[in-house]
Amino acid sequence: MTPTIVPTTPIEGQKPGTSGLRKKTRVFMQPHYLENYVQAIFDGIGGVEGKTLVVGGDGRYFNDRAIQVILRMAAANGAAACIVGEAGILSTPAASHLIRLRGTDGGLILSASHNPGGPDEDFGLKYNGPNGGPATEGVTDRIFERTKVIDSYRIAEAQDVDLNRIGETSLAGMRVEIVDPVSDYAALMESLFDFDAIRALFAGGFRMRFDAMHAVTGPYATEILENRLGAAKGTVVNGTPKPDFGGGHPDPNPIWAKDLMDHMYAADGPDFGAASDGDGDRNMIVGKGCYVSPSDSLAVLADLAHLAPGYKDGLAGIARSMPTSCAVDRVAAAKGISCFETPTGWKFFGNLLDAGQATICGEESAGTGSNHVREKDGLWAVLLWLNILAATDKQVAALMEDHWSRYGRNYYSRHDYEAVDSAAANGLMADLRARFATLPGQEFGPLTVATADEFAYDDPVDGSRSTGQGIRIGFTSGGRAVFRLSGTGTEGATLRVYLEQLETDPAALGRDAQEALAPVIAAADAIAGIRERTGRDGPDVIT
Ligand code: VG1
Ligand code: CO
Repeated sequence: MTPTIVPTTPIEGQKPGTSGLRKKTRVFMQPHYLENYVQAIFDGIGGVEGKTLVVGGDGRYFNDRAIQVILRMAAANGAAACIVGEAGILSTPAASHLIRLRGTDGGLILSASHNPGGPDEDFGLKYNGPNGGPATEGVTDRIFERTKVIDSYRIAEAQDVDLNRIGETSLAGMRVEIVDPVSDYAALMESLFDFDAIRALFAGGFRMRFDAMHAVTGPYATEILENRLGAAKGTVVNGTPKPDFGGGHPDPNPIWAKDLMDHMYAADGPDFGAASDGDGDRNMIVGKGCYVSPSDSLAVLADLAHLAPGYKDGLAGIARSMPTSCAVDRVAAAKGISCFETPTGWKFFGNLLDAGQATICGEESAGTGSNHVREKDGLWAVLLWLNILAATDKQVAALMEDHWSRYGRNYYSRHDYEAVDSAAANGLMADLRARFATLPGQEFGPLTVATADEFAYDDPVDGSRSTGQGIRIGFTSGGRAVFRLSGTGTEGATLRVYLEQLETDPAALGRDAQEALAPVIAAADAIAGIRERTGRDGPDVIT
């Protein structure tokens, strides 16, 4: 078969962000848009001739159409095979696992994660390498460079592959294997956790609610929680993936998962609640009347992971993204293991995991994971929590109290200002940058600035340096405020302000986080002029 070579011209703005390229779906559906980017990925990784790729996504609108294009292009570029999730479905962690399990040359994951889906919402595409992890900055830079000079792409003329039929077929000379998206992943989970103990927990009347938010984790959670672990039927709600996620934001936080919060705070609510995002890599944990912040969840999981069979020998090290609270640092210090601080985005954990320097990693944005794959993993975190609850026979609220009384509490919150005018957001950051020398010593209410700088990361494994990774203001009280612009948004700029204050006074561990952080919140606004510059009265989302 001779592939069709289609002439094209570079399309502006195809720059991968924190996690691949994310754009409005209609932008992705423009002529040549997807094709240019896919060819740039293939070229950026040195071609796909003779290679095998995993392909799958979160099932959002355009997922299936985009997969057919990717398959025809992979065939035309000489790929040996593509392994595709049935119906085009693969959660991000399941795709990462499949890449590793089958020893492939990487994969293409179609998702805009927690962003809404649909013709007027968002779509995304990213490349993960042979280690199963998101492409490193070096690779995404090469892909972006290709998008700027591309003059043609290759695509085979062929009929659609039936994505709903498990088994092997061929497309223009390339082998296509359609696989069950759940079974390999479920087996991996079974190898890490004490399923008998969790089964006994459910058999003893423990009640759970898992909100799949009409997104990709539905089939995974139903198979693992209800079928394999014996949780009551109906434990998983909103469990059928829909192309528009039921019109909601599949973002597991107290705002977008309000229905789950309401159940967990009701008098007769379940013992344990959890939710995941569009592509299944994020998690939200909430006990009966007790929401667990993602940074605290990371600290508890790191502290007690040894209770699960997969981590019984302890952890080699821990890694967290810079804006994530320092709660986990205190756990690492107590255990005498390393704690790495990386830029935002899972791609920065890959080298540490590959080198065996970190076992568990996490981000404040509800991402937690371990060396079992090279992505954050929502259901993994939920299962580790269940394993810990089963092993300790405690409720979530009691575990949190234990944790804080032992380590102190890092009060923490993130304030997001969404779809802000880009020039205003960039101006805010530039002005902060210009004041690094003069801020230290200045007082804001009860707080005095101790340090002001911009985070840069030197990867300890490959020596690469990543600059411009967030502005940090440290206070003499030990508190801090961090300012970043999002790299996943599709409209204007999103300003993220991360706020933290450590509390070790045993009498002050049960406060409301916003109240405990009030001085840091006020100082952050005074320092950066957030209200004035964004024209907003307050954040759009508080987590
Ligand atoms: C956000 C989060 C970051 C996460 C990224 C991808 O990035 O802050 O922690 O790794 O999303 O997660 P940003 O640049 O918008 O702050 V996912 O679940 O959207 O793939
Ligand atoms: Co996600």
